[in-house]
Amino acid sequence: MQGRAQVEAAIAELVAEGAPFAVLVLRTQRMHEVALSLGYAVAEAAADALVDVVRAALRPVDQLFRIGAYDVLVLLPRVRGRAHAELAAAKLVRALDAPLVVDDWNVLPVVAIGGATSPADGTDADLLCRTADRATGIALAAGERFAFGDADADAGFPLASLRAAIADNALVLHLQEIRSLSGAGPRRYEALARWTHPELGPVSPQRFVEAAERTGLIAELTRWSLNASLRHIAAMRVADPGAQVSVNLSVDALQWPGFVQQVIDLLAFWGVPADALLLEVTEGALMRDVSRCIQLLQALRGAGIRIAIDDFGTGYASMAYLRRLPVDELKIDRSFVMDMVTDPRALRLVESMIQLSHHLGLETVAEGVEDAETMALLRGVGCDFVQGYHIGRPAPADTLLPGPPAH
Ligand code: G
Ligand code: MN
Repeated sequence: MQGRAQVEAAIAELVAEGAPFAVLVLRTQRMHEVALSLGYAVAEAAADALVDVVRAALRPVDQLFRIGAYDVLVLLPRVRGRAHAELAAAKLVRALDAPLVVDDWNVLPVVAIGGATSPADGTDADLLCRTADRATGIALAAGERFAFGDADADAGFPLASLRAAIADNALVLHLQEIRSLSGAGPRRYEALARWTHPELGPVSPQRFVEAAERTGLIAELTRWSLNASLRHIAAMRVADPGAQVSVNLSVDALQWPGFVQQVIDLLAFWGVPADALLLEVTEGALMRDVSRCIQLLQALRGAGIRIAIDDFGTGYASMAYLRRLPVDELKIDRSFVMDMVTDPRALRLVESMIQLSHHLGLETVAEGVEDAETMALLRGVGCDFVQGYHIGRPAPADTLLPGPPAH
């Protein structure tokens, strides 16, 4: 295995030559499974065979580095731009399309290739490698064999400012009402963090949450959200003792050591009972590490905190998982809700999700309710709660003065 220093030196040399070049990262999937089923020796031999295949498909000027047990980094000098680099990647994909024969075993490598080109994606070795490395993830997520990164997507993100904003309490908590269609029950809100960068202006929550998830800042961001939400709901409960808040919980934050206890401690600190807090976890994220998440969610529920599956219907949750997941509420993704009026199939799907949910003893929230017609349809199919611009937009928590109880 070769070290980072060697890769960086080789890249620095190419940069010094002044000619464009490409960096490819090849990540091989399922080799660990091969090792577990056929033995470490077979997996190692397969990895060696894979390197031979890659080497054979490269030009003599290209350089190959083994950067992990099953990962390979390739430098392609004198590659003119992305289109040219894509041709090279496609050639590697074709070369790797045949099984590797090791000790009479056929091992089919599943390889995702991520690429970056210089100078388009920069000239810094570390940045180029990260851009290519991240692109392998993009390729995997998109079900593609290769993808090229976009250094700008990350390089332009003001991470240091985000870290400072979290530490300095410079984010703003917004609350959006979640209204009961039966008219009964306590007042409920979903907490949403908003961030305005001093120079860049408002940064979309999707963008800064993704950046936080990539960099490990998500645990602090989630802690900030929880703290701000509980502080606000504690104040609201003085006038409206039943008020409840839902907080979005990243699965990465959930898995942070000690997280469950931190939530319990925060509830105690703000004097908010556990049943006033609901944590929303997106279905897609849950599916990545189901067993571990089930344990942690059970611990939260054991403490009396309720759990919702967010964006339900978009993350491939199977019925088996639905059976095992310790949850209290399904939030039907807005992509279904927004089409209910125009698409009868969307309406039927929402109706079926509500029935499924009720059969499992869960409550349903429809997200993205933008007009009265949709709300009427949701009432007709027995939805429990609605949320969306028609009911109320997210508003700064400070503007929501504690009022009298809703009902
Ligand atoms: O993934 P989650 O459901 O937590 O996303 C909440 C986001 O949805 C917030 O950023 C909020 O601003 C947005 N949102 C809330 N209500 C509506 C709505 O009615 N329509 C649309 N398009 N977005 C909404
Ligand atoms: Mn949510």
